[in-house]
Amino acid sequence: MKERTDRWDPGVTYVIGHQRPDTDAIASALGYAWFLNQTGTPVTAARAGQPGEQALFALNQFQVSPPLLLTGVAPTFGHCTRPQGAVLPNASLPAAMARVAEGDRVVPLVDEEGYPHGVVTSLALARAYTAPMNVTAMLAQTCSAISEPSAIFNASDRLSDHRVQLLRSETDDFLVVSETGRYVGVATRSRILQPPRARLILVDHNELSQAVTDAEEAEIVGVLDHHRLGNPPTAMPIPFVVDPVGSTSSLVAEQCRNRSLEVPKGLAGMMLSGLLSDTLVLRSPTTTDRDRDIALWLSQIAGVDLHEYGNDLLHAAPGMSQRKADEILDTDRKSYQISDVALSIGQVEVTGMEGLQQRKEELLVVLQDRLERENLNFIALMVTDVVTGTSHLLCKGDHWILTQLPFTRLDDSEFDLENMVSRKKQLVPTLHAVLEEGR
Ligand SMILES: [Mn+2]
Repeated sequence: MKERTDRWDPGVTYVIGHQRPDTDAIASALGYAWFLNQTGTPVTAARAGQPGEQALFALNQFQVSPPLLLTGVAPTFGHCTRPQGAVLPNASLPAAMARVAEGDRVVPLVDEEGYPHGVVTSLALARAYTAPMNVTAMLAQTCSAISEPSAIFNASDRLSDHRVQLLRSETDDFLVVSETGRYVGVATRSRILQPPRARLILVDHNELSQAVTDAEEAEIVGVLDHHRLGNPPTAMPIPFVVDPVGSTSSLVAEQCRNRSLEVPKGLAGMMLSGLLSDTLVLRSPTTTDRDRDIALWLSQIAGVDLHEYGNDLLHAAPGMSQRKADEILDTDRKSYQISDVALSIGQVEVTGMEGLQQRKEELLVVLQDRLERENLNFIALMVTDVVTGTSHLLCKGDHWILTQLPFTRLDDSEFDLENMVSRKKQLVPTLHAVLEEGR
């Protein structure tokens, strides 16, 4: 069965991680949603895409269901539709008149199969009733005889895709149909101009560029994250927590422990997975004492040995085998602007560097392609061996940048980064220093 993903509910607040969700994004959405529900704020955990293989491994390991999939959060016609009564096209005028007497401005004509055939407006009815005509003949007319065509929209159509058409339209009521073209209800102009907005609490990210599709049309009502700030302004003050620890899961788990909540075993296992994944089992320089402390607490509840399980978890990441080169580069790639230099850096976690040499030529072709296509000065793929805690860098770009990189050069486009594992804490600051000094 195909998952229905575009149907966000205006009455629900969603706790949702970034696109291409990693283990921490999935785990922190599940954990924070649980925490908020326990502490009196009803919310639903969600995800903006398919979980990665490592997150699936963790979900399976702890027998936890993934959060609800939401692929977009734009207001649609469906969100502005009210199910309004319709009449058959061959019904007589009093049938439509009865609807108008109930207060409807327009009466949709819908056949036995559910397909719409225009509308009867109250004006058209008034004209019919006052026409110089024999009363019996007048009442014997069918509704379709006085009907008018109406704009029809799909319930899943985004309002923002039809704004111009809506503004130009002379009518105030629009027919809304399902995927199969069957009548659903009527959307009014006033509702369309003030549509409901999806309510989102962002976890593990705070930048709209990384958020679920159409998040700019949603209302951000909270943020819990551990990344640099890149957040949009909000209309109202919101709870906003960005704390530079190793994972968002750590922050959620701390809140649970502070409130002395009894975290279910599976959920503790998921939060432990998010934490261990982001910190490479507490070895990444992003790891803080708070992460070490809360990891131990979580591992006791989950009933697993932290290092043994962490090792299994890291091995569950897909690495480089069985994936296309462009997927390896683009799955976790971030773009930066430093001075006047445009750069982009992908990262892939592997267990062992053996696979790199086999894929290297292919990866360099994709790097060159992205470099040209995206008009970058520099692009790189950081290949991090999570077992040994070391990385290599494959890169393409302006000659002056390549010659100034302070790393051990292995050949034209490969460098040994040695014990570097963190893009945000080690590689990007190093590049910053090189590029700021300039040519
Ligand atoms: Mn994270």
